[in-house]
Amino acid sequence: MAGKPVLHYFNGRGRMECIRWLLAAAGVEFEEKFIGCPEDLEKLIKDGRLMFQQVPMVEIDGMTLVQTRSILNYIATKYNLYGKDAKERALIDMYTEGIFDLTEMMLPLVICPPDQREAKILLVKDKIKNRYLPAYEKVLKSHGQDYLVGNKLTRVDIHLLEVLLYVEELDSSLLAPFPLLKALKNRISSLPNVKKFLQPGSQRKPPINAKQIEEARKIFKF
Ligand code: GTS
Repeated sequence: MAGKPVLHYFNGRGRMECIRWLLAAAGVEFEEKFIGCPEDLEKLIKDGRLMFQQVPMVEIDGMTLVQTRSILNYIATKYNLYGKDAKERALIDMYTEGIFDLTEMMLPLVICPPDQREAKILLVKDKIKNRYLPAYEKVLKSHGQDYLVGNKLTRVDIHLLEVLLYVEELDSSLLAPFPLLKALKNRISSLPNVKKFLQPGSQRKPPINAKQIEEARKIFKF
């Protein structure tokens, strides 16, 4: 029997968090090897284990996978979280890309200089309220089903829940005008595997703090 997947990344959310979420939602236990200093990353590179000298890297089913989207695609396919046909998959991909755009837009807020932070937050909140959340609310309203695609849990419901929690961390009132999204959030949160991942003590990571940003800067030289 294949062992648990092993995740290589720093001990923070970053690009690995959506992979942690997807594995947890699929009920897959995983191990983590944290990169804590530049030497840890250099060793992985020297050993030829990082195709593009970058992480996230996941050891799974005898493969050494890099590139976040490829890793997610593999997990979603393996655990039947990727729709039933090409059309469902196209929708799942399209909705997923919107979620990644939204997540990427929120990420720089944590490293934004304090004097620019307020203005940036206003811009991001405007996009959340007027572009992204209405789009997903509209999808749910259009078919009246419990999940975004195919009336069955797929990876995109998990990605959406994750980003909705980040939106709430930014401003808990942002979800108020979107009743279908709130209902989806509650529904997905109460699925047993997800509920477990939401409990304290799970491998879910807290918001990144200033110390971790400094550590990540040293390791990844950004
Ligand atoms: N396209 C890649 C992916 O999606 O996995 C990008 C990976 C990436 O840029 N990783 C950064 C890295 O390893 C770390 S982080 O941005 O995710 O924190 N950087 C080192 C380098 O030399 O590029």
